[in-house]
Amino acid sequence: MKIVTFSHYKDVDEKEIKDSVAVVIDLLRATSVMIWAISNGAEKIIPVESIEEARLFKSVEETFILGGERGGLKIEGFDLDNSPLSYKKEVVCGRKIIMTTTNGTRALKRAVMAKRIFLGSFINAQKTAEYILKEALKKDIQKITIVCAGTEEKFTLEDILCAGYFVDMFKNGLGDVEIDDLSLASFELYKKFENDPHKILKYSYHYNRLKQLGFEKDLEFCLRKDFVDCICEYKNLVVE
Ligand code: 3SL
Ligand code: MG
Repeated sequence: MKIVTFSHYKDVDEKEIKDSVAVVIDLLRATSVMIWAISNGAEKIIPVESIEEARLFKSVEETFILGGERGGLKIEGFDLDNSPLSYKKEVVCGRKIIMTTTNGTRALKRAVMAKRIFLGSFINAQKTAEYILKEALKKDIQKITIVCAGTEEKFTLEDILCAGYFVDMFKNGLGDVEIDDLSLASFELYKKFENDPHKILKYSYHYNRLKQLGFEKDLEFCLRKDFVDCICEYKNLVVE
């Protein structure tokens, strides 16, 4: 088995991803938000790239919830922002959500060539990693790719840290595994800060940007590990 990590969504190599099971990570905050929404009973999430596309969905079906962000903040006329804390059970249960975010929704779309695509975050990492390993081994798939969404089309530290947690679990579950250099770097970084990711992330760009925007509680939320059991798959352009 081979593990390959992409540093941000534009770095995804179609030839490399196409025969793999992929896990897409936008820890802060898109995949954490989607996972939490599904775990709170949202029926499905349709990620779209543009605000116009999202509005078009709503004009056809007004029961859709529009969620997402630009510049980290709620989009004008949308129902919800991109804070996981907004996606409460009483708001999202049984509802269909259209989401557009700067990097996360694009990263999912960029991964469409993979055989299967799962959403990753600290909040459900263990269950997701176990499921990916089981499915890959069952179908004799020899590659797992980790797609970090990145920030502003660049490498972002929080996604790499979370990727390192996945690499750790894949290594433990597989024993014999070949990992590329970014997977190795993310693993080593994760092991150094696994007990307190804030210790390193407090010096990082996007973490600080969200802090300045007043989203400290989101940072706490997204950095807590494994309190969510659900596994989210992106299939036929829908997250369920
Ligand atoms: O880039 C994204 O997709 C967002 O998750 C960014 S933010 O954390 O909502 O600012
Ligand atoms: Mg992000």
